[in-house]
Amino acid sequence: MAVLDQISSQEAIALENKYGAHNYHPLPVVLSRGEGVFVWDVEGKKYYDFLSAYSSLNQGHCHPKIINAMSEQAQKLTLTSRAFYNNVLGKFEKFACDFFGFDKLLPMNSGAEAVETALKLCRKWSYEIKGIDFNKAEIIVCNNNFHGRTTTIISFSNDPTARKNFGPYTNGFIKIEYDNLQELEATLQSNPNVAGFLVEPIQGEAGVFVPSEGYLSKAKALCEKYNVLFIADEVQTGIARTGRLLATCGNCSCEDKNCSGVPEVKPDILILGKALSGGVYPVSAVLANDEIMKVIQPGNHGSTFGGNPIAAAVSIAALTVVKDEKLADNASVLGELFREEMNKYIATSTIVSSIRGKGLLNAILINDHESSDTAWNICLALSDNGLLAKPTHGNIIRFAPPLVITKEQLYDCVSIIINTLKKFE
Ligand code: IF1
Repeated sequence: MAVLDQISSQEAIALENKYGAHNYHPLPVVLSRGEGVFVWDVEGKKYYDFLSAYSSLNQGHCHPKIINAMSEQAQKLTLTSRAFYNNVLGKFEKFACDFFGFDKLLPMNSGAEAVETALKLCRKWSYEIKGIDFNKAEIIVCNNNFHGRTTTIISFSNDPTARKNFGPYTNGFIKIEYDNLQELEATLQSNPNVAGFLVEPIQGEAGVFVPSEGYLSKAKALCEKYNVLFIADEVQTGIARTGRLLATCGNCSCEDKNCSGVPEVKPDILILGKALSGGVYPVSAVLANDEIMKVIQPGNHGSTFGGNPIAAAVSIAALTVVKDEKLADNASVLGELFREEMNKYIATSTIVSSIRGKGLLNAILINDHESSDTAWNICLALSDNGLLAKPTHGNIIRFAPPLVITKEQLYDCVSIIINTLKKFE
């Protein structure tokens, strides 16, 4: 069999089982094509994609403008390393800094690499600017966080599956309860060596936990009071997913629908990934103002592919699509509609206890406390009915379609979801 010959779902699954590490448990669906909100499996069955590769495909699958940007650049110059300049990176850095309202950007590839970059930047700032004793910096994180899977990041995870048997762990992190300002303040008061506070504006993997109104702005104010960096991990919540350009935009009152989304709760360090490239190419970035980013000097940090010309060209196109197609507005309006329609059903459902989320990042809670397989079985049934979604922890199912979804398509998906759930009542 030639490597790129057409294969059946069964053959594809068998190949991955035999030759691939078993670090995932995918739904038994083998995809071969994507366009907008739709994907097709190798047998030609069509599905709505309600996961968007965990909010990487906000602009939809294979958006022509992003694909064109990639293919054009790929025929000119793909990679220079940072040993030399290239003619695209500076344009991307300026474009993104203007887009999000920061002085500087450090380009990386994966979200976890950007999180690691932010941690290193925060620590270095704390020694060289804040004046914390060398090697004593502490960074506050939240229980049930998800920031990636490197050894340092899982060192401050409390998810045993992500953490067990990967020690020894990295020190220098203090865990507090999410959405708990009292505990944050008490921790800041009692720990003079705190350098930063790393937080997800919405805890995605934990089950789409939206914090109380005002949590982010009050947390930022506490960080200012104690001269601690507020580090927002917007890898999953950023790029219009929650109905604003950034989830840290809060509920700004600006009437300008073309608002650049400069966040009302402006992080000291902003971490982006996933949809920064529209799901077309691994691109992540850390943004900060000069007084923080200046602590990074040549040789302190980097990556072979970080800031490569394809990544830069793709990300300019991906961000332009977000603005031109007003994806934040669409996510805001259709997210409200989705929760409204689902709540009408939930009011009389015996299987779903609630829905929570913001914009088009939502999750339903399945109230079967006996078996944690129910959410999985519901997702299998959803795939039979032409919609792809996957449970997060336990009995929570995340729903995150591409932000290009139309009202008609959303109504279609609501009926697929509700008709499927009714079979489990
Ligand atoms: C997997 C979860 C989501 C993230 C936030 C950093 C990263 C992620 C807030 C790291 C990545 C991905 C990782 C992927 C599945 C997915 C995920 F289920 F793992 F937790 F979305 F919720 N910060 N999330 O959500 O970015 O290095 O992956 O580019 O590892 O299974 P990455």
